[in-house]
Amino acid sequence: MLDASELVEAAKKVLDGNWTGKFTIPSATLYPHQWSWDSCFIAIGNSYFNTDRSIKELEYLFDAQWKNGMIPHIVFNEKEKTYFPTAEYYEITRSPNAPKHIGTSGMTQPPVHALACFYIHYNSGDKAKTKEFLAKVYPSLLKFHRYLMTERDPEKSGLVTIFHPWESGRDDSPVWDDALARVSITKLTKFERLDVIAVGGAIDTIPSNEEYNKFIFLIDLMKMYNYDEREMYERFPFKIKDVSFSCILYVANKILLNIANILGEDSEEISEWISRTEKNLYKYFAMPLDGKSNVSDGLFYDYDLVIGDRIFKRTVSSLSPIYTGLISNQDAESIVKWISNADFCVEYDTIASTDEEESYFKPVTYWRGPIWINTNWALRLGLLRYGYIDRAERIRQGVCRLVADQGFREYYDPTTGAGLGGKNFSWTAALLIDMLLMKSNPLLNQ
Ligand code: 9WN
Repeated sequence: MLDASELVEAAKKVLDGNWTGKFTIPSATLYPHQWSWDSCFIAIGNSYFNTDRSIKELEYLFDAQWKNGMIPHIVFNEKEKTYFPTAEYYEITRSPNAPKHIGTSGMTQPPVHALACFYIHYNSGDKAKTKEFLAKVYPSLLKFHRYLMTERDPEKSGLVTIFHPWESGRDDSPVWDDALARVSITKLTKFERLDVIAVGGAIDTIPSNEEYNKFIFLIDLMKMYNYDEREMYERFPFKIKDVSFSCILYVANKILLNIANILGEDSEEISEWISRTEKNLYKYFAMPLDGKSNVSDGLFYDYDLVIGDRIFKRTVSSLSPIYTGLISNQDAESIVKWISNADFCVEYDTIASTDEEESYFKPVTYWRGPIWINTNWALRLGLLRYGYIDRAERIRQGVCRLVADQGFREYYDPTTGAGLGGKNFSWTAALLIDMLLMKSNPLLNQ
C-alpha cells in the first residue's frame, strides 16, 4: 500500500495530466470537456499547492455563465469530438441567456463553487491575492445562487428543482426511474452513444439505452422550450426537488455568507435563502407524508413535483443532510446508523451509491450501486462535523485503499472494490488530496 505522500504525488500527476492549460478534464477516456462540479472538486484539490491553477479553472467556468446566472454543467472544448451530446446538439442559441463566445450545455449541476472558492482562499499562502479573487468571483457566485433560489425554486422553499437527472450529477440513480418512466418519448433524434465505445463495450457499467434515450429526449424538450425556465416549470414532465443538490446549495449559501463577510458585502439576501432551506428541508424530504405520526426511518427522500409525492428509493442522496449541519444530532445519529449498517457499509468502509439490500442495487452500474469518491468525501465532512471521527476516518482509509489497489477510477464496485468507468479520474484524485491534506474542516469555518 502506498503511503500518504506517495498517494498525494500520484494524485497530483493525474491532475497535471488532465490539465488543458485552461481547465481540467474529468478523464481522457470519457469526458474531454469541462464539467461544472468536477472543476469545483478539482479546484479544491489544487488549492493545496496550485492556487493559480484553481483560480484559472474556476474563472474559465464562470466565463461561460449564462445571463440569468446559470452555470452550465458542461463548457465544451470544440476541438474534441469524442463525447455526445455535442455543443451543437444543445443549440443553446435558442436562449437569449446563453453565452455567444463559447459552447455550453443547457442545464446546470450542483453548486460546489462557493466552497471551491472558499478553499482557494482558506489554503492560500497569499491571502491578499485570493481575497482579490473572491471579490472578482463574488458577483458570479451570488448570481448563480440567486438563479437557483428563484428560477429553480419559485415555491421559495429553499430547495432546488432539477429538470434532468444529469443536473443532479447522479445520472442513472434509481431515484429517477419512476419519473423517467412517465416521460413518453414522442420522437427521438438518431444518435450514437459514444460512452459505450469509451468504456470498451462494458455496457453494464453505464446507463441503459432506455435511460439514455430519455436523457436525450429531455434535452430535446428543453430545446423545444428554448431553455426558458418559467415555461419549463409549467410544462416539463421531469421536475424533482433533489435532496442532495439542495443540501449542497444550503452549505454553499453558508459559505457564500462567509465570503460576503470577508468582503464586507451585504448578506441579508443570503441569510434569507438559508432560512428558507432551514424551514423546508424536513417538510419536503423527511416529515411523514400523512403529517400525523412521527415515525420515520431517519432518511431523507427526493420530492417529485409532478406527482406531489416523495420518491422512496434508498440511495446516497438520502444520507446527504448530514453534510449540512442543519439537522439535529439525533437525526445525524439515525443517518450514521444507516451508514454503519450492512446496507451501506461495504468492505472498503466506504458508502455505496444505493442501498445494497434493495432490488434496484446494481454493483457495477454507474450511480445504481458503485462507490463514488465525491459522495464519500461530502459524507465524511458531514461525519466530522457531527463528531463521528472514527467513522469519518474509516471512509478516508477506505478511499486510500481503493485508490492504492485500483488506481484513480471514476467509481468502484462495492462488492469487490474493482475500479470501474473512467481512468485517471480527476475528482477522485483531487478529493483524495483534500482527505489527506485537510487540517481542519472548512465547513466548520462558517
Ligand atoms: C453527464 C463528468 C460527469 C459528472 C457526473 C457523472 C457523469 C455525464 C455523463 O460525468 O455525467 O453530465 O456523460 O454521464 O454522472 O456527475 O459530472 O465527470
